[in-house]
Amino acid sequence: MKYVMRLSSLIFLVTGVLGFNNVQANLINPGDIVVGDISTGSIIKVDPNSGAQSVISSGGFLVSPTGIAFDVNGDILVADGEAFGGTCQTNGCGGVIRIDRTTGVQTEVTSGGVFIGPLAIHVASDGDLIIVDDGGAQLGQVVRVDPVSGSQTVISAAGVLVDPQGFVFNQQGNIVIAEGTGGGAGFNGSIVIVDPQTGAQTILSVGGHIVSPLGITIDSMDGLYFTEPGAIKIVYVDPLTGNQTLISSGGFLIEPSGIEFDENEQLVVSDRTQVIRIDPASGTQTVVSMGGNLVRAAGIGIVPGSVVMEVVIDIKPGSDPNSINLGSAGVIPVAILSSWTFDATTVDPETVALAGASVKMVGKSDKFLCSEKDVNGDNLVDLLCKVQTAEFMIETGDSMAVLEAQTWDGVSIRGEDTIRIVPDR
Ligand SMILES: [Ca+2]
Ligand SMILES: [Ca+2]
Ligand SMILES: [Ca+2]
Repeated sequence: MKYVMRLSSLIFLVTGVLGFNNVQANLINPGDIVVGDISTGSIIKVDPNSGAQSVISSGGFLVSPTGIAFDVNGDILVADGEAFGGTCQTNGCGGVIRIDRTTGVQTEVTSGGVFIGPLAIHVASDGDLIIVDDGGAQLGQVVRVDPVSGSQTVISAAGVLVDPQGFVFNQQGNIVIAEGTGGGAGFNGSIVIVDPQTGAQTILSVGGHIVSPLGITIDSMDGLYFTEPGAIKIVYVDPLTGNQTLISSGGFLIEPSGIEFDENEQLVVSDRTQVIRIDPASGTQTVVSMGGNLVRAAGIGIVPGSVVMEVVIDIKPGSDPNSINLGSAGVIPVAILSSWTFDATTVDPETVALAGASVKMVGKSDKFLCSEKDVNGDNLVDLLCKVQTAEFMIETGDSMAVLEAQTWDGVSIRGEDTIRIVPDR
């Protein structure tokens, strides 16, 4: 027993030393369940297998974390209707908080402005943030937010949107909203599709099981699954016909709120003091975790697998076409260009591979031949590396060369540029 204790202290010591050398472990990893608790204002990680809980971040800006998403760096984005100034019935309340995936440190992305009650958030394919805001006692709205500047643009408002709650993107890039109050008879809600370009609203499904839907998620066939907290149900909606099918009800469920698909295509639902996994085919419920830090679990998200970030590269900057003589024993310069959302100087030179060719090393200390300079004159410092021609894995003729690398933070990047292989003379 003592031996085990000593061994674990040693492991802790080694980990501590690594941490000191700026290799930071992630607080969250792909597949982890991330829950926002609106009773304690905290973000909780739930292990999908053991159900073990740990608090990632709490207090600070967090008050009512109902919307959870992940940005391209793997940081957590939280929509919180009561952060930055509390509950209100006019513009200027709530906002979006970014939580660093390695430190749990909170930063403000956007707050106030047109917001009244921002509840749900997802990252659009162009990198912008889409936020659904229930508008408090007023009508609801869909807001686009620039993740860098935090600037807000309303893309759809009022109409059917009275108390919009959760939403998802479908395969066409449209926004599908669980509307809590509008579109149905009396105060009953509906499932509404919003075109993010025009803001046009279309009711997909109404009546039936729909009373006041809250959370919503989508499968790979665009099939929709929403939670009915009051009626204690999980319901499927056909994306073409709007027809509804009851998937699961009662059982362990008390007040199903947030809903997401995990990597095994099982539904994961936040429900008061529980996280419940539900098989969408059979409706079978399994409690993943309960009690502990879970008091009133609302927002839910599953940490996505490592995403690859597309970046712009320039092989042989300043020259076009990019002719390469594979017979030469030299190096090929390649620039990884920075943008407003990507800092190329965060790339680890050791991980750079251009068509299989690695960065040349020089000197006694094996320094990588990369330098930081603004290659394209946009005032953003780029990373210029020289890769070894002899390692190129590509055939004679025109073709595309792909660069793959990772940042020091472990974010995978990918870029491509054309090359022309010229014969060895
Ligand atoms: Ca409202
Ligand atoms: Ca070039
Ligand atoms: Ca530049």
